[in-house]
Amino acid sequence: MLEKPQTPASPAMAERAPRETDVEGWKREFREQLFYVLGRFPATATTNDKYLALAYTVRNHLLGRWVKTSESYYRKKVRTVAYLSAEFLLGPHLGNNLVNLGAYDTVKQAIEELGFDFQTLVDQELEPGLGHGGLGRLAACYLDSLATLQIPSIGHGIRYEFGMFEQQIRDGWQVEVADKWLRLGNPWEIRRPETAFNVGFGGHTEGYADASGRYRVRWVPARLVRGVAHDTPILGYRVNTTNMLRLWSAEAIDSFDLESFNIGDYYGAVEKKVASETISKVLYPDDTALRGKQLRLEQQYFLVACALQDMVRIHLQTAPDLTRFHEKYAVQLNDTHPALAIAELMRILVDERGMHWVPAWDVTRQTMGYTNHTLLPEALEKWSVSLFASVLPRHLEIVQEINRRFLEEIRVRYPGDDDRLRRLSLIEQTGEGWVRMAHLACVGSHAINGVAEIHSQLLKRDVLKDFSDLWPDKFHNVTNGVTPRRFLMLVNPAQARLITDAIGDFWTRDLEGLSALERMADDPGFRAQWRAVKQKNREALATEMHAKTGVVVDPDHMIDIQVKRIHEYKRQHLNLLHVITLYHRLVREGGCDAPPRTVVFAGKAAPGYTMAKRIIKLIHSVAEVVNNDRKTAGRLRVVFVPDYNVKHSQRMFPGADLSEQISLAGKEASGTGNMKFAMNGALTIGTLDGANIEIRNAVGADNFFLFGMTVDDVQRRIVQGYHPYDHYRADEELHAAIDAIANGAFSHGDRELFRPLVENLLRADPFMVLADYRSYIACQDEVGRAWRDAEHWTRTSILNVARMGRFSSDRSIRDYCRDIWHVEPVAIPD
Ligand code: F58
Repeated sequence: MLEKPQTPASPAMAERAPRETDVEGWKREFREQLFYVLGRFPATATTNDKYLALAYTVRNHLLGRWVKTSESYYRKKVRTVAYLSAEFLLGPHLGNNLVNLGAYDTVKQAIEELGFDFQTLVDQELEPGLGHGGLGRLAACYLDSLATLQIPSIGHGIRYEFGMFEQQIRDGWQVEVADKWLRLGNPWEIRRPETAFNVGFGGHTEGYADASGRYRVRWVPARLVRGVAHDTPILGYRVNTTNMLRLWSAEAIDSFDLESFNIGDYYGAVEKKVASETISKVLYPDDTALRGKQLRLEQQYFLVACALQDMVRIHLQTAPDLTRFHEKYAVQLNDTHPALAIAELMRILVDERGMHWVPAWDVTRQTMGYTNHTLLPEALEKWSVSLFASVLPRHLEIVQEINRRFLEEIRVRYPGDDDRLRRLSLIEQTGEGWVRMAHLACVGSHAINGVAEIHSQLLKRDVLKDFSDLWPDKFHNVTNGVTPRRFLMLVNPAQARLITDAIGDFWTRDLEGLSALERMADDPGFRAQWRAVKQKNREALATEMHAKTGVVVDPDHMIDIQVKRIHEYKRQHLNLLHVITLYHRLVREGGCDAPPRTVVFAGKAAPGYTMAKRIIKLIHSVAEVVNNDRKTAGRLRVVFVPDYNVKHSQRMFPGADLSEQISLAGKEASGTGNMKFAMNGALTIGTLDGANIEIRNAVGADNFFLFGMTVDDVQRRIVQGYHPYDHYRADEELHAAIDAIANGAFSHGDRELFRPLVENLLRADPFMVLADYRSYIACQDEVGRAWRDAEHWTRTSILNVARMGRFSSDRSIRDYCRDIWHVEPVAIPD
């Protein structure tokens, strides 16, 4: 992107790049790839050979556009967004690229006419699981929208050799298995051995006088690692724009330390290579505090050092110096993980380029924008000063200097307010001292944003209050969105077709166009078709779940789904308390009139998060009892689908009737699964948390199942003193549900297994599960009643979809472009 093309793409070359073609053309291209690239003919080709041949065929259609895009950006010297993120949770590329090319059906037909099963080839792709959850997936949705909206942009990330672990379930417990996503090759990336930079670590700093006698500092690192670029083309929907994701992989500068080798120390010789490559070896799987992990700090620096060197190199191809760097690049920091970019850019400008501090600081601040994704205090990143000093000695000095100047300003503005100084400082003076990354990000950026209205308000009210008092204009809200290409058109072609047949295809270019669907909600014929689509999607999901878990799922059940990381604040255990309550009602004599439902869970727990792992075990234990009790036959099923990832999620959204978004108010920054379900016609049961609030406002209060405390209620309860035991004592059904867990009803009589969970709920209940239980149960009863009126339910489902236009990531990206980045689209002609 923006690079001087190494071999200028001649018009002749661009002409040779394939354009979309007919079925026969795709067949020919596929056969050519199979033969010339993979050296196979159809009869001996494995499924993977065929998948690779198809992937290369499709990639060829991206490459011509990619070259043209880069060339055009270079020629026009465009302002570019650089999205820096430690995670990009892309999901499989093949289907998505076919949708964006507008060639899905043609290619499917071509492959089938060749006698191969298209879906088998699509399913062969191993997804790059380079993220934990919402934050990484958001970055991937944003790349799709940036390309679709024709915004010059590039994503910078880390090419982890092992992504998010694969989750296996043994005896109901989560077991983590290494994710070898690269083992069969990755046809979507292009390695660029010549786009590589050295990255320093450790060592010391030294002062010196430069040629003009000015005092300067240089950093002398103790070791160097080489970052090599791997580029993946990112095609927009039905446009030529093909941006890129540049992932950096760590390599040793020299594979062998020859000196060690010559003296016979073979192990010593390879040791350095191994140590260097460790940096991009694995994504840390913890989704909460990662404090104190030296390797994680090294990963963060590795990413920003590679990304910035690359940007500086490109900028200097056309600019004399870096004084206008901020006009060339809008850098967005996806949470604090890349916030070291602030200190690194200062180091480049001041130490390497000899700029004075004040103008350098001006350039840096104007370049950076910071997005916060959490209000949980334990998830705010801090690094101990001693660790920081040993890994990045020069950056620590720079952070200290930023802090010194910043606190000087504060002293002038709030004389004598020492408490405020202590609160605002970039360094927390407790114990050994901690560098607060969110503070660095706030001070070093011109714009700070939360990811949903309520989250942005709470950031200003609580977590970043002092910064908001100081710089109210720096604060923005950009409510998250999701890409409708992957999460509607690709995953739910039947629903997409039905919509297009009814209202035309304008909505595929502008999701707000879905509003034309509203009038169809009153058409009984359309409602019948809508129901038929959902029924088919439920059947497909039921088949899939049966294959994965052995549980027979009746597709006539209401499919009630909660899929996301397993975390106490997301309250999967509240959902379970409802399941147990339903179960108790069913086995009680006389049963109950709740409609048949299957409750589905999926999600990974951080390997070190024992409570979350115990919740997974409890889901399996409850499922075992419920699914094997004859009294619940045909009425209630519980399923845990292992190894939740993007690929598996794509099967779940279309089949869902009810979407569980039940976090404690004030804890979920936004949520994005809530949007994916609603776009696929599921109704939401949820709290007033994150983007649920905006979804409810958009779809209408009558079309959303609301329960639970508000943020203010929660606050009040805390002030009053929260006593979960009182709820247990006062509510008979809650009492019975908790007793059943405690007494071993789901653990073959074992009363110890779930004791930590029960004790935690009764004595502390930090996420107020018991306080929201009754309201949740009452709301679930209402869901049950609503389900019985199929016509009304269908109408609500259609209205939900019709009113989801706002939650396209295209809208989010337009907001960023307008309020934060100030960039314009650049059309790439044919
Ligand atoms: C998520 N954060 C928020 N963090 O929880 C969710 O509400 C929001 O919708 C989403 O971001 C997008 O804004 C999140 O996914 C992580 O995964 C971190 C990764 C690094 C370690 C700490 C958690």
